Parts: sequence; structure tokens; C-alpha cells
Amino acid sequence: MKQEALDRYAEAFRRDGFVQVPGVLTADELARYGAAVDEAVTTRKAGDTRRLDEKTPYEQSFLQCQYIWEDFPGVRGLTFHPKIGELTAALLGASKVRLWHDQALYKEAGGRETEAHQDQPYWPIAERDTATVWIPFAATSDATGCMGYIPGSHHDEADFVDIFNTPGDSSRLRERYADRPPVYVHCEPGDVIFHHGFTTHMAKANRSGDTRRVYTAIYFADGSHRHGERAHPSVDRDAIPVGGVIDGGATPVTWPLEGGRIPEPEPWPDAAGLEWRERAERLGIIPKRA
Ligand SMILES: O=C(O)CCC(=O)C(=O)O
Repeated sequence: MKQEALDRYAEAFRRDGFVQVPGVLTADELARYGAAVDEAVTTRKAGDTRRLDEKTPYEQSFLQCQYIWEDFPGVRGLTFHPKIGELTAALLGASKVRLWHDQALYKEAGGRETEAHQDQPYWPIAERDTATVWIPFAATSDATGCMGYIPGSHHDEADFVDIFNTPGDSSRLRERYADRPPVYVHCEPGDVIFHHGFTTHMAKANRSGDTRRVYTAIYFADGSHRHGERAHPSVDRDAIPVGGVIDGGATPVTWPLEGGRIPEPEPWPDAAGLEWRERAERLGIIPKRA
């Protein structure tokens, strides 16, 4: 991409905390990677036969499958896509960027809204140099669950909203931004949206009859450090100590790619008996142990 365009997107990202970049992926790439992510979601979720109304409110917002680049090699070209790597580095003003984790977020037909939240309070990363790329495999609109962002909110304080277990907990953020409405962003196929880790964002309910198929990946500037004890597989898998640089095999460099080679995923450490892990594997949220 031309430097002038990268600079323009970076300026918007620094100002607003999000930026839409049109035409990043070709129709061919959307078809190929969309099929790979579909396969990951179908395989991971095969054991979960609950109807939408039998799920928790959080689960009604989307089917969530994380670290899918690891057990579904067909996804890797998207996670490590050079255009996305180049853009992420430009937005973060970083020369080297790492993956925090990727995930499919498939909002089922009839799926609930995604409540307003900031992402970074969920991650034990000290620095603020983080960005998520949100990649829909088809056009998104108000009816299918498009994303909304509060412009400039990435400059504000962190507030941990418990979207996982406490429906309505996002009311604090809604009140904080009562006079600053979200900007809802519609995408055409091939568009992607980046948002900053502190940006308050949400998504509309899916009122259409089709699943809203979205893949996201979270990236951070190389050299970032672990902050606090909060557990997270992206640092715990590599036993990164509090205050240590986050540079393990679970968080590989995505930009620049040495020799253009995509790294192999590292195996997860054996942690039998961890309740959260058994549940996350059973629900297809993380890869199953071999
Ligand atoms: O896709 C959604 O509904 C929510 C996405 C989101 O919260 C995120 O990517 O951080």
C-alpha cells in the first residue's frame, strides 16, 4: 500500500480509535478464507447442539472460536496476511507486530447485540499499542450485526465491563458516552475495520436470517510487557512473568514475516484438570488437545 494511504489511515486511527479500510481482500481471498473459517467453526462447535435460546446471553451474541489459525492451517494466510500486517504496523506506529490471538465471531441469525465494551481490560498487556482487525466475509449492515465505535474513546480510562457473565454491565459505558453516539460502520465485501484496544465498541443484533460470519485477529507492538496476574493463555502458555516481554510462541510475529514464512503454531502445554480449559475445549473455544 502507498505510504500516503498508510499515513492517512494511521491518522484516522490515532484520532478516532478505529478506521475502515476498503478493498483489502479480494473476492477470491474472501471465498477461500471464509470457507476455512467456516470449517473451523463447524468442526469446533460440532459438539454444541444447544439452540440459541438455550445459551447464555454472552453466547447469544456470537459463536466464538479462538486460536483457529493453530488447528486450521487454511486460516493462516489470513492471520498473517501481509496487507493486514503492513496496515497494523502503520496504525500502531510499530516496526514489528505480534499476534495476541485470533477468533471467529459468528453472530447467528437472531443473535443478540454485542454489548459495549473495551477489549484491553481483558488482556494482561501493559502498553496501549494494540489493534484488532475485524474481517467480515460478506457485507454487513444494521440488520446483520454491524459494528459501532465511540470516536475518540480510546483516549479514555479503562473500565472492565463483564460482558461474559453480567448482562447490562455495559450501562456504565453507555452513560459515559451518553452525548457521544457510536458510529455504526457498514462494510462491503473485502473491507476490514481496525479498532484500538481501548476503543469502546459494540455490535447490533443480527435480525437477518443468515449468520454474520466474521474473523478477527488482535495484534500488539513487539516489545510489549505482561501487566498483572490476570490469567490469559496468550501469556500463560509461554509462562511470561509479570513485567516480562511478551515474546513466546503463542504470540508470533506477524509483521514483518521473516523470509515471508508463516510460523508453525506451538503446542499447548499439558494442563489437564484446569476447569476453564476443559470447558473451553468442550465448547470449541480453544483447540482440543491432540
Ligand atoms: O463482532 C462482534 O460482535 C464483536 C466484536 C468485538 O467485540 C471485537 O472484535 O472486539
